[in-house]
Amino acid sequence: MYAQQIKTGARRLKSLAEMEPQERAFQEHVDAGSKIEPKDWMPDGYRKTLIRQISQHAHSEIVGQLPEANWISRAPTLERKAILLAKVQDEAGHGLYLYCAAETLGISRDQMLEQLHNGQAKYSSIFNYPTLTWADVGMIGWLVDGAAIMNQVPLQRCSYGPYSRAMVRVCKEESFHQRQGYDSLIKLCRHGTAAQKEMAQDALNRWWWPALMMFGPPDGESVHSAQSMAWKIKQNTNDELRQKFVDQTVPQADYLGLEVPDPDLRWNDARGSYDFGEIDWEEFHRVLGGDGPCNRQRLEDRVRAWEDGAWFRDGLMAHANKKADQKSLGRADAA
Ligand code: BYC
Repeated sequence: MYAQQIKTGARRLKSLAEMEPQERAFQEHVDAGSKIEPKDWMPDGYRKTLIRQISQHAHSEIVGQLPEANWISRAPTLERKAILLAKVQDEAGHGLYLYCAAETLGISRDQMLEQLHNGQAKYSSIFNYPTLTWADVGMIGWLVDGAAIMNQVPLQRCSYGPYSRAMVRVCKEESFHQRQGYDSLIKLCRHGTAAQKEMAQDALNRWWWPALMMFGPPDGESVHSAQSMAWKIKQNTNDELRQKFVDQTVPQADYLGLEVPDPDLRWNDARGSYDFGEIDWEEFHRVLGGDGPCNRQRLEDRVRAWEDGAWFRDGLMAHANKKADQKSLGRADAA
């Protein structure tokens, strides 16, 4: 409910009584669980928040192809290569639906890409870590796609229609991604050699904490959560989703016979969930600030891909312009 005040790092939200009539009508529409569509009136802040979140989400999907694509040519079997190729292509598709959803809010794809390439727009911190071994590909599927699903299932109920509809399809595909990652880890950990299991443990040691950081800063420091929840863009706080992820994932690690690299992790009977150790928020902020292990490489790769594609975009534009000229000439002849 809107009236519910969420304790976060954000400033106090306006009450319904303090709103102008148009904004109040908007808020009541959202509170009633109705969707907002592109041509509906919306507060500037709502539009800006969505552009920020959806474009960052789209960039994450596109940049997120890079660490896994690194292993396509070295996948251990033909079957694993085919699965990985399909997954990486799905991520490109997710990026494209999301850019389309953001475009309905009045920003162009070129503007969004410029913001990514000049470092103004963020993308998920997780993609600034390297994929050093084949087990890292399994970890991305299990942990990264697992965390993404945890975050994206509630986004299917987001108040903005185009974003919520894009999420329905994305979530279906993410389930396959999570499953293929876990399946490849089952092979390594339960049917593989001791060295393969050790490789998986090493990958878990490196990916566990960055995966927990995907959910964003702790609730007390989340600048946007309170307003985004009031607008029903977000349905849960960052800490709520992080806790759900830990509770779901630890038994899966047990089944693999892997040890979660957290000495403070233990089941809390009274709460009915796991207690876990302190996240290194300094590392999180360092990565967001551009100083993670792969930030520079990721951006360079994206900028190079954009520059290398210039001839193709020029060709498309020349073709589109020629078609438009022919159409208008046809109309002039007919007149
Ligand atoms: N990394 O106030 P807060 C995938 C930023 S890709 C970077 O809590 P909010 C996949 C945040 O943007 C799935 N930045 O923000 C693809 C804000 O900065 P600005 C990616 C982060 O928005 C390929 C500031 O910190 N999923 O599945 O309420 C292969 C304060 O945070 C991060 C999405 O994008 C982070 N981890 O909540 C495999 C989901 N966390 O903008 C898999 C959509 C926080 O003020 N996004 N920041 O400069 C969301 O749900 C929300 O934006 C977040 C953050 C939960 C991430």
